[in-house]
Amino acid sequence: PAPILRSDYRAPDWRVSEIALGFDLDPARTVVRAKLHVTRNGGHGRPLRLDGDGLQPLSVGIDGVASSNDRWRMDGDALVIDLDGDAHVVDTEVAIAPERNTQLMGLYASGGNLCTQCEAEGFRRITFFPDRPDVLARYSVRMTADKARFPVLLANGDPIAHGDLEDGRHWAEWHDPFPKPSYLFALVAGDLVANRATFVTGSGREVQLAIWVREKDLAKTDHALDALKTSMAWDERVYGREYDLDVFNIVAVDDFNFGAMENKGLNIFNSRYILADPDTATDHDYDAVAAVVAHEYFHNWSGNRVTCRDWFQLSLKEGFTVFRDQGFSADQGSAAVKRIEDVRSLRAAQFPEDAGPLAHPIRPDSYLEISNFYTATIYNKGAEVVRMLHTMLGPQRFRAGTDLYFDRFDGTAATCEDFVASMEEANGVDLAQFRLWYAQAGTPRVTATLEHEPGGGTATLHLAQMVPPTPGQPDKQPMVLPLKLRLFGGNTGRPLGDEQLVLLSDAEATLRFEAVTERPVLSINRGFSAPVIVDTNRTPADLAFLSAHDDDPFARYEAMQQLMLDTLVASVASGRGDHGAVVDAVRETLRNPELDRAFVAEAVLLPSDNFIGDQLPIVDPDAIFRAREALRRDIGRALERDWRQAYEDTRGGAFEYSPEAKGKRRLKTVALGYLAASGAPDIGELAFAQFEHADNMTDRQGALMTLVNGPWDQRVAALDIFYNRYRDNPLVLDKWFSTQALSTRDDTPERVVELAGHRDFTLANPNRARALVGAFGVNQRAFHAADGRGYRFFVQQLIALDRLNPQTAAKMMPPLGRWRRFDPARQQAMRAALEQILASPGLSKDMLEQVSKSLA
Ligand code: DPP
Ligand code: ZN
Repeated sequence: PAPILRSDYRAPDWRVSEIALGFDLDPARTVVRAKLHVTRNGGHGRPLRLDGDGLQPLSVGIDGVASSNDRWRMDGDALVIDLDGDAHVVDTEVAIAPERNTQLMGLYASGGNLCTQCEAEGFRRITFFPDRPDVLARYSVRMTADKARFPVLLANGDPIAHGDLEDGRHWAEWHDPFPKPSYLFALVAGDLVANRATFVTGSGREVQLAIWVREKDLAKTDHALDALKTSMAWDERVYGREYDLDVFNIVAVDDFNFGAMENKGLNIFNSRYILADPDTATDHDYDAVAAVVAHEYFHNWSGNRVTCRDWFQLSLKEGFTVFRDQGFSADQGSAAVKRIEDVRSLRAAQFPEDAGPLAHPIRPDSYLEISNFYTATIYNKGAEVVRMLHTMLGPQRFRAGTDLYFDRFDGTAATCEDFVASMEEANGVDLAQFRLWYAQAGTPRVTATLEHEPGGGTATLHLAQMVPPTPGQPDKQPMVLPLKLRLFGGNTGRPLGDEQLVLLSDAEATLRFEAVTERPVLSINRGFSAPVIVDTNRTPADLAFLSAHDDDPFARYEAMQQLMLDTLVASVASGRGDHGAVVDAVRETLRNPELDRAFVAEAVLLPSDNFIGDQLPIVDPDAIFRAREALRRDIGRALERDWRQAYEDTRGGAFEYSPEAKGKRRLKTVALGYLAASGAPDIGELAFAQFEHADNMTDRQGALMTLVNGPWDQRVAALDIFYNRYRDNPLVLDKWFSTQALSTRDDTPERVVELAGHRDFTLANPNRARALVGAFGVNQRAFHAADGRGYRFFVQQLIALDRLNPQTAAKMMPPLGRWRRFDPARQQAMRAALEQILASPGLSKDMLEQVSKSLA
């Protein structure tokens, strides 16, 4: 297949002003009738071309007349119709089988209900249509279905009418007054109940909110409903954006490729981002529910009211909306801890992507399969790029830019360029060079060298940047890097001057600081103001000093991480480590009563195996694991009394979902982990007691994780108890699978093979597939087991999953594509695994693109 190029964009040949859809819903055979009002766009003579995917027309009508196939033809999967004049009404009829749709794109069955997922190109699996985001139409939907089986019928927009039919069927009509692209179409038919509330917008519109789930899940929807109300108020306050329909429906389904989908007025969610109660959801789950509810709600403006011209602009809505949801979450609790979590996930997912064979700019230039571009780069780096604009402009000017953008492009399909130009025009600034962030892939590397003459008065900071080559982009230009920095006196701990925002836009720059009388220590990229890697000439003592004294909490965390990382990298190389500086710094942080517990928990965590590997020229998973475990053991032993104290301090009190209580629980699990690492003999018992007596999933899963990573007999009992207690709850069972797939035990590769044969394992459910296979792929040591069994297992699962659900399979394969980073034996085994995938019959376009790029 030929790649789609951004440079080939052309406005649509035909527009669709209105579409009326009729669905006779049935899981085995659903008949879909579509009536399209089409108009020629421009003076061309080209036919109307309607995308389809696996559809055969049962009938085609033109201007009300049934048409034999002298007026239309199939060109591959597309329906092509020759039309003379400039405006016509086209009718089509197709039949589809939702219950046989394993790709979960288009109309499919989940848990006995019917639902849709259309982004990016699923609508063409439902009906013939110009399935591209710049064709905006008004939708009317009429559904009929068996009333007993599908008592609830929902679609986009507002409900218009409903009624009963003979033979036990009923019907409902919905109308969406806002023109929208086909990827935002949705319907749901099911046996569902709602948790309802009312929200009154700033201008007085009363909106009926409802979260629809199966009856057994109703009690787990309050948190999501609260988050929805909070999000609606937040978007009014922070961005001046109000909701625009009379109803806002959310439906949770168990089988879903994405986290959730922002369909106009009818969001459809993966149930893991809706359902939460203390017994089944961790604090992390609670936070994720609120963040995803907010994200999808915010799309109503950044995505739906203003959509994307083409899929190369995906980050226009995703990067911006992630930035918006990050701001929302930061406002709900500790902004510093939220920033640390966001940077940690950027480094875990996006940095490796940007450094590997699948690297692409946030606005890509080409793709084979757009589903492969719902990436950490488009989402998370895209959010960082918007954040840099916010940092450089400040909140008020940034808001002026978003106001202009929303006003000017409301109701249209826009581009990344439109967004940047709005920021420029609203603020009279020049962002010409900044645009390189949209065009160049790769994580920039900054070198910062601070010099100071002992006793002298001037400090000199040399900054240099390098943007590494990436596939198809061998030569890069310097970018605009907003670096927040500040100097501290190394003796007194005093700040030497204020924080500055330095825009590094050349390859190199030198800054001078006068009247510096004591040895300065550099705090740089504070708040992670630019998504870059910074190399500095700071000593371990400097880093330890900053970890205790920097006034920017993110910079404190960062200094500690760098100290840990330097220590670990040195000990991987030498096989033995000097752990004293890290132990001292951890002690100081742990004992500081001023710090919030959630921050402490984040700050004392060691960098992951994967992140340590990213720093090394050749990844040696076993050496990395040994070095990290040795440091964990030393921190655990040296500070055993402190960990026990911290653990005791976090005990007690019934479950509460507040930032303080969450911080305590987080530190409790971290402390338990270090105590386990210390080798203290009573930890199996301690963890098991926590596991048994926990009144919430955070404590229970934290204890289970400790047991599952260790040698204790209680491990087996805990896994059994957990399984039996939650065997009917798929989301919790996912945790049972993933905790074992992520285990640091030596027998993990055998165990995951066993688990793949477990009666509760299925590749048909994306959450379950990700819980076992996806989690295993990021367990560096187990996945890269020297005998290659991890790769064999992974490949077998990916090939099987690709046959069912290419989109989800392709998204899990990147760990294999990192073969160049390993020793020759692993390289060979990983390449062989990739070639085996490539050779498997009936490979999807999704997988073909990922694997062939990874081998190139
Ligand atoms: N549903 C996905 C998201 O919200 C894609 N739009 O990010
Ligand atoms: Zn999104």
